[in-house]
Amino acid sequence: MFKRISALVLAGLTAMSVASCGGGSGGSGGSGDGSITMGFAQVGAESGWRTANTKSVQDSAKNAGVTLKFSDAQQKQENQIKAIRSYIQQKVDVIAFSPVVESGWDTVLKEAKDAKIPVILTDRAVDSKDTSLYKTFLGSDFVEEGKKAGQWLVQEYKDAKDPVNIVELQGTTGSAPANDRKAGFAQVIGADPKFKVIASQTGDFTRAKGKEVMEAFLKSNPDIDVLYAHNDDMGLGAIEAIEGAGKVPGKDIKIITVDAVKDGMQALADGKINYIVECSPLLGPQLMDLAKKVVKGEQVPARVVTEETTFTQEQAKQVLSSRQY
Ligand code: GYE
Repeated sequence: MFKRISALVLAGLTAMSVASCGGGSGGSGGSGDGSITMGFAQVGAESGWRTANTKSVQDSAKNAGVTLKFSDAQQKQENQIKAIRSYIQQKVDVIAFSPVVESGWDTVLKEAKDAKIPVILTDRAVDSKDTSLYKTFLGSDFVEEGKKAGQWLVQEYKDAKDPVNIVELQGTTGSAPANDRKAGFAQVIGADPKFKVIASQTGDFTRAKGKEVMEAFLKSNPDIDVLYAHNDDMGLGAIEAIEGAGKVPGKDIKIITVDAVKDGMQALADGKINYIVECSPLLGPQLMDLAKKVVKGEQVPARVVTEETTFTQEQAKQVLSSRQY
């Protein structure tokens, strides 16, 4: 691991000297010592996943010798647009951001392009038709994650004859992970009409909202078999609501979540969650690597997909102590 990081730093140093001779970037940096300056517009601090992602980006910037300007948009698109505009004004070498929602980015991305500042999408995608507005998209395949959640459910209930009543806690409305995790899941369970999504609402990826919405679900639906939550935090909030209603999470109501952060994995090992689809927040090292390349004007793949797995309760017990986030 250390060797790999050193290699990246070395590769970066070479990249920097080229960049400082005017290679590829319209920005002038700002650090004055030839290193790369990155403006990073983060979504917010809504979940354990996000906290781990922020740490990964900050630590990797330091390791890679990248000067990082960091902003937290508090889950608001307007704040992210403001942050991106300010990075353009500051003439950073590269902008990276994780778009809160998928739509509405063309204008500000065009401004970055006109200023010749390359943009990297990290974690979440935009739905812009013009893919020349950004250099690459680094992150998970959220449709695949939704499918994995659905596949576990289909297997778990393969012998069931009765209808299976499912409630769904969606992520932030309009965000790529909410749209795609819903779509992938629906595609898989849709093949068998016994699977019925009886309620589906956003919990904004937070624990508090997950609890609140699950309380409402429990009040209006006496017969819930399964909860599918688009992230661990909402699932953990929902567990509090389920216990508050006198039911046993993981038994009376089976729970599937996405992310596999430590708190989620603990609940899985404790039997309160039944299955977790992993989504890795550790995107920092790859992001810095890609940033150096695009600043140099090198070709990068249009899409870099994160590798991920899934966890059962038994698997969670085995890996819990070695989880990094
Ligand atoms: O699953 C959730 C976070 O965009 C993949 O955002 C990310 C999601 C993650 O708030 O916990």
